[in-house]
Amino acid sequence: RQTHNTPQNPVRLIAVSNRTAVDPNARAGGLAVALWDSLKSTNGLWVGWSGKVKDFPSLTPTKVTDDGVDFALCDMSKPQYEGFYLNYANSILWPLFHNRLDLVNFDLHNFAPYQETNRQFAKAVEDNANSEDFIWVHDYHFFLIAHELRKNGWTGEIGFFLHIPFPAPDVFRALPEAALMGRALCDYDIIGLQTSTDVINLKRYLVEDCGGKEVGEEDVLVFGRTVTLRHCPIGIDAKNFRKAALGKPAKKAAKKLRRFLGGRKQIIGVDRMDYSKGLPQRFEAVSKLFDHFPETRGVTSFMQIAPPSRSIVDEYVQLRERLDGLCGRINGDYGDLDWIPIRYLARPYERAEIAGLYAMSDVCLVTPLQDGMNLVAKEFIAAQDESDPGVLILSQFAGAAEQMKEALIVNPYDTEAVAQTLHKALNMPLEERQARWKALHKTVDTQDINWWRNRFFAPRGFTQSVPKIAT
Ligand code: ADQ
Repeated sequence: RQTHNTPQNPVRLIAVSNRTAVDPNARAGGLAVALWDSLKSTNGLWVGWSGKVKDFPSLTPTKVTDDGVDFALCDMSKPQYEGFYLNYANSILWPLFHNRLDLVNFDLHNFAPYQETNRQFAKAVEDNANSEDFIWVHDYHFFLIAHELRKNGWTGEIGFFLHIPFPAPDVFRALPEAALMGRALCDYDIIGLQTSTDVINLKRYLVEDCGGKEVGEEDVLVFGRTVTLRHCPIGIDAKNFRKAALGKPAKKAAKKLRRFLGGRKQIIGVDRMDYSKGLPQRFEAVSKLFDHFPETRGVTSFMQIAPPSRSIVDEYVQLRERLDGLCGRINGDYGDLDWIPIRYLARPYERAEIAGLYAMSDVCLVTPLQDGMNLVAKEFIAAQDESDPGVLILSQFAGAAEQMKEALIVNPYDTEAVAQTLHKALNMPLEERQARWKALHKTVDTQDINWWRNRFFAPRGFTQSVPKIAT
């Protein structure tokens, strides 16, 4: 390794991810939100998809600089977009890694475009990186980048962060290319995972199927290389998020909503419209709240913000239809002349506006069926005021549950229990709300986005030791 890699003279980061934040519309995803601050502070380069699908895509990426961050943006061909993005990444890897083997569309199985796209992006990295740069590859779209780079003789350090869960080995083995993917992962030097369970799952796979040997706490000796598997729960820029919650756009959005709410209590949900987020179950739980606790009718509103994503994949079209139907049914059953039980907004909002909406909400429902981390849980806590904080209800299947134990933890499939927990949250005394919030806020504030980055890099790059996870 080069020696000029010190905190005073940090290596340049080269991030690789499918979506970049060059298009502000792509800033709703957790990955984009998380990467932006890290790249900006190191004058980094972000290699990603241009968002363009062309008949004859250019072989050289487009270069753009925005707000101190350089971008190298690759176009895709139509077969590549379908085969790589829609089919392999989003109809096979995404459901499989979220434990939804029932939703994996094996008919769309088409590995060649996935390989080809990984090769193309690896080339874009190779053409724009210096050997001492730290290459930081993100997420399930790009398991093969390091493997492609190593094939071409790249010896520099390459890290990988998986934003989604790593499934148990028996589920991972259901992927037709599990062996190849497992082998390719071993070409990374460090692999960051959201939870300790994800680390255990990957470690087990490397030991059981790849002949790996555990060395010390984090390392696995496998295929003649040492791969570090690190538990790195992603955080948010908590202090700035709180500032945003106090800013003008936040207050304006909150005022607008307050006019509609007219003193009612507000439950909020904010998610990409994805089947992993447990939205139909959440709507059912809210329906049960109004059913079992009639006193909540007319005085409590639930607002779900859910911008559609991946809306050409079948499962997402079906989800949209299901939510439209559920919302209509619940509002039809319980609504009154002066009260709408569910406000369902299928569009994105500015981050600052969302911060304001969190800040004025009494309860936040974060109930994914499976989630790598879930940043909404952390944003809600960061946006609250200590004097009168709201209550977080959090799924036991969100990675965030491992860190945020003081939330009201629920099983999102058990809609009855979620309804009971909602009732408890709406009636929680101030003292208990404050105590829970205080503990949660400490975690969110200290284990923030910079802490996450430092933990991922240590003892390489920016820090010399691995920042501890507070317990
Ligand atoms: P996601 O599943 O996209 O990302 P999640 O952690 O839920 O992400 O974060 C979503 C982000 O988008 C939040 O910052 C939220 O504020 C924002 N957002 C959601 N709805 C919005 C709307 N209507 N308008 C504007 N912004 C909106 C993946 C994994 C997660 C993991 C993240 C980060 O699936 O498990 O937490 O990456 O690693």
